[in-house]
Amino acid sequence: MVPTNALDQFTHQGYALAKGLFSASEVAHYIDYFMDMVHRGGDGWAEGGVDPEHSDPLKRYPRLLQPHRGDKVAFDYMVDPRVDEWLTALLGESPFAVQTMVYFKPPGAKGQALHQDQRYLQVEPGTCIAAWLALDDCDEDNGCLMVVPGSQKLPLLCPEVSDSEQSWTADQVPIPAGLEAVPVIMKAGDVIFFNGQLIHGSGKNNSTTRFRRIIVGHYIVAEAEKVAIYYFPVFRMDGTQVTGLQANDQQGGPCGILRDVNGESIIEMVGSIEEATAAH
Ligand SMILES: O=C(O)CCC(=O)C(=O)O
Repeated sequence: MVPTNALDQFTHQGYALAKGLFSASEVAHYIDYFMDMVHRGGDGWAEGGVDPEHSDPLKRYPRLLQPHRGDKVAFDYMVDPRVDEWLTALLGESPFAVQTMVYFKPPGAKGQALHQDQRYLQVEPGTCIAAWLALDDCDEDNGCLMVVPGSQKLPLLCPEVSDSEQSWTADQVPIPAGLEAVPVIMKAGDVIFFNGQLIHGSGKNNSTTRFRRIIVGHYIVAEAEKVAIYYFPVFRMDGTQVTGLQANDQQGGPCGILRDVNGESIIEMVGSIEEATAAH
């Protein structure tokens, strides 16, 4: 049963936390399973391949991208009935599943600068939602998720340049005046569900000993007619494949530039990220 205060938090702040949704033994199994996978080379899912001798921790432990397309453990996480129960309560209808990723984020690894997932998924109409399961306890020391509560009500904002010391991604979405990024402190087994418009990211893992491992599923609302081509095939939460959706080939699309007017952020929409870059 999804508590009412979680529904309220999702509506007003753009995310909801399901504490202890997965057990300690399930978490331990995921850790063993995906660590073994990356240690044997990633089974074809590791972004850029695994380089065990590399000085960059993210080259030794790269993200696994879309493992559910061939791996049953990842697929079963994506369509887990507990995840579906929460998604259905938060959205009003069971969504379609389109993505899995596993992040290892070992000690010393950079984080991922603030962004909005809908920028990449390009869902139409509607948006996407994530189910992000902590496999380690997460806090600011090991690079927990950071969210900007309330930002799910914003349009897609035009990204700027990120801090390359902190982030392995080059783009960073700015935070409008009056909003702020807050850390989401989680225990292993907790799941955070967050809206695809929500500005979120994570900082560097400054710990010397602690990984920050997670598995995340991404979903699109069931009324969606289009999603970016990378996210096909699309699945129902009963595991069957959805046909009939169109590929959204809109690359980039419109985005908002923040203009400071007397200490308030006014959003000026432009047609594309290129237009925003030219306007700066
Ligand atoms: O866990 C992170 O560092 C970022 C994850 C993320 O951005 C996502 O799952 O959409």
